[in-house]
Amino acid sequence: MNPYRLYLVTDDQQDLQTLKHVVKEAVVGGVTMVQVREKSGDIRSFIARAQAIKTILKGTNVALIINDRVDVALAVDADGVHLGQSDMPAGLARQLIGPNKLLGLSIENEHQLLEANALSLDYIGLSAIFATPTKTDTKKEWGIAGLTNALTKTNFPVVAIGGINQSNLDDIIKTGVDGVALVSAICHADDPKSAAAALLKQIHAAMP
Ligand code: TZP
Ligand code: MG
Repeated sequence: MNPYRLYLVTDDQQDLQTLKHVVKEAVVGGVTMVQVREKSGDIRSFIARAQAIKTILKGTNVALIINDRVDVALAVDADGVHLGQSDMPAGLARQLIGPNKLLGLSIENEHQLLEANALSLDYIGLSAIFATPTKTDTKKEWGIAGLTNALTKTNFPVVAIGGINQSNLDDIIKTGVDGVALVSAICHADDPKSAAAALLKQIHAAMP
């Protein structure tokens, strides 16, 4: 089954204990992929947090993806890496990680979307669908209409990210998108397990 349906992206503001709790619970709740996202620039902390999450995901079917950093992905032997437009070029990343790891790329506009079709990617992240306090440097938001249009112009599975929660999830899923990536709707929930389970149920109910 499509592994992108409910894609958890971790909150780098949460301490290690909270991070581990959130990921453990979210996996029980049914998230299908986990990306460790760190923005502090402290590579040792990034590696330690990624290793902790790798231990939690061991023995599950949930893939571990590392945000931005190919070196960290290789160091912890993650299942893949997710790059932004200012990270290492995707072609070089593919050479370094090899054909069997997952490679995702954030796409912020239509030009990048068309360019991406020539790359060796596994999926794209359409960023950002809606404005979100979790990431404030996003430029133009895609919105539902932009997402719908983007889906006609790419060959890759598409994961929608940015400002997604239970109140707009049905509209997102009905576009035919392959999955949704979320930070706050799961990481900031009082009960991340129930939140993930409820989101997954809602996704399955709304899938076209
Ligand atoms: N990339 C685009 S928006 C975003 C990222 C990492 C943050 C999404 O966070 P939230 O809390 O799900 O809106
Ligand atoms: Mg990035």
